[in-house]
Parts: sequence; C-alpha cells; structure tokens
Amino acid sequence: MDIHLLKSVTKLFSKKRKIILIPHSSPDADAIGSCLALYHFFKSNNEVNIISPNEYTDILNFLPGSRNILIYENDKLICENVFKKSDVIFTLDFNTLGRAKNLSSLISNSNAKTIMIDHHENPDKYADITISNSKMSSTCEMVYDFICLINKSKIDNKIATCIYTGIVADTGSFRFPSTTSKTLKVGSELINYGVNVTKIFEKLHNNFQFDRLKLLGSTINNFKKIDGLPVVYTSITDNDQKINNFKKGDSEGFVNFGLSVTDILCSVLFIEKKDEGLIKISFRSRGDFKVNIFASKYFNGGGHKYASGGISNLSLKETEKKFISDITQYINQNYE
Ligand SMILES: [Mn+2]
Repeated sequence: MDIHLLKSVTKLFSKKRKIILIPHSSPDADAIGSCLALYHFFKSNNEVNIISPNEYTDILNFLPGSRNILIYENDKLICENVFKKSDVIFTLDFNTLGRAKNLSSLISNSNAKTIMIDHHENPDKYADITISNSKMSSTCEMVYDFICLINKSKIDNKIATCIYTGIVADTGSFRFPSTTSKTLKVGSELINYGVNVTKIFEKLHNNFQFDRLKLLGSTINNFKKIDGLPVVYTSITDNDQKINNFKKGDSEGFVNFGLSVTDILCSVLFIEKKDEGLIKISFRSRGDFKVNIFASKYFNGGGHKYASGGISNLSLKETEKKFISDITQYINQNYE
C-alpha cells in the first residue's frame, strides 16, 4: 500500500465506523478467513457485520467468529437493513462485482466507502480504494499486511488462525507457485500467535463425510485423457450428487488429482448443476499452461493463471464435446 493510500485508510478508521465485510459467492477459506480476520480486527472499535451472498461449506465453521456470518440468501431483510446503515464496505477475495452475485447491486447502490482487497488479476475499478496484487498468495496474506500497517499489536490468536487458514488453503499448504518466501514468513509469524497448524490441517482436509469419499472415488474413476494432449477431464453428474448426498464444498480439490499424472498440464472438472440449468467448470494447470486465458475465451470464466472457473449452458455431454474441440484448437494455436 502506498503512503497516500495508507493515509486515506488510516483517516477513514480514525472514528467509529459501521463496516460490512463481503466475501465472494460460495466463499472459500481465503474469502471467509479474510472476512473473519478483519471482523476480529475491527470489532472492538466499530460496528462490524459479515454478509456472505450465500451458504459456504460447514467445514469452515471451526473458524472463530463464523457463527456471526450473515447469509444474504437466508436473511435478506436483516442484511438489507445492515446495508442501509453501513458506511464502509470491504469486498474480499474477488475482482469484479458480479462475484458478489445477489449482493452486487446493494454494493453499487450503497453510499458507503468501498475497499477492495484481492489477489485476482485485472481487477474492475468499482471500489473507492482498490488494494489489489495478483502476485500475492491469497487475500488473507494481503489482510495480514493491511492489519500490520494499521495496528499490528491487535493481532491475536483468533486473527492469526483465520489468516493462516486462508493462506494454507489458497497455497495448497505452501506448495502452489504463488507461495513466496514472504508467504512463508507470514505463516511463520502467525504460528508465533499460537496458531494450531495440525488442527487447521485436520479441519480442512480430514473432516469429511463418508459420502464424499465415495464421490471422490467416482470422480477419479470418470477421468478421461484427451489423445495426444496433456489434458485430462472428469465430471460429476446430477445423479452422482444425489447418490452421495452432495453438499457445497464436497468437490473442492477433486480437480487437482488430474495434475498428479506425469506430463499432464491441464485438469478440468465439470459439475452438472440441474437446478441452475448449467455446468460449472473448474480448470487447473501447471507449467506454461495459463488456464485463465482459456477459461475466459471459451467458457465465460477466468481467475488465476493456474486455477480458474467457468460455466457452460450446454448439456454435460455437449459441454465435454465443445471442451475437447476448444482445447485442441487452443493448444494448437498457442503451444507446439
Ligand atoms: Mn483467494
């Protein structure tokens, strides 16, 4: 953050504020961790609310303060009243208002000062204050820097736990390319606040229902390799979800298994969303393969260089067919 920005932020919080913290829709650990860290940071001197556009995985319920998160989808009136009174809105872990789904118009129509903290590429200019850096491992790492600049002495075990969880989740436990020496240094400093590293790992990775293990099995079994290309893909049908009592977050991380195969540079997961009438797509890649460009060009999506999302309005079968033809064309055009 430059001096000018820091001055305006410091000035903004020199008096008591009514703050709303907003993660992207279907928030992950980085988005929820960022919100909760700032919640604990601000709540002693301000009125603070967290409003999520929709539900998130109950795996994150171990994070301190998560009980206080309002879900717009479930409590519209209460949330809209909070918006009316707020004077500062943080948008966390997203770069375009559309990612706040049903909250986007409430944010854009609000008179409150908006502050974006985010690490996705090419942020939209919707916020009054934009703190964006796509080189950062996670929004949580940026929230740590933000808090350090304003008042580092307020960091406690709760704040450290929320930030550490987001960093660990977004970096795949400090192993994705976005992990820098500074990311590790932040992790190391957080451990000094008594963060329970093992407990967080257990809560994030060894905390699932048996149904999810069966779903993982069928998803891995469904993987197909495209002949002659370093690409694998798999899918989860509506029926797979019914059989295995699918809950939000259950398929998190499944797509990464495709990249465990030697020389595979791109792995893709299609999830049939019958109720929304669309196919949700997760893209993962490594090496030279920038999957965000492909996702935005062919599947109305985007995200990070190695981790992106997209959607398709075709059927699952047609989506897979289109994908095979698109990715063949894309690789022939851009790679040898
Ligand atoms: Mn993130």
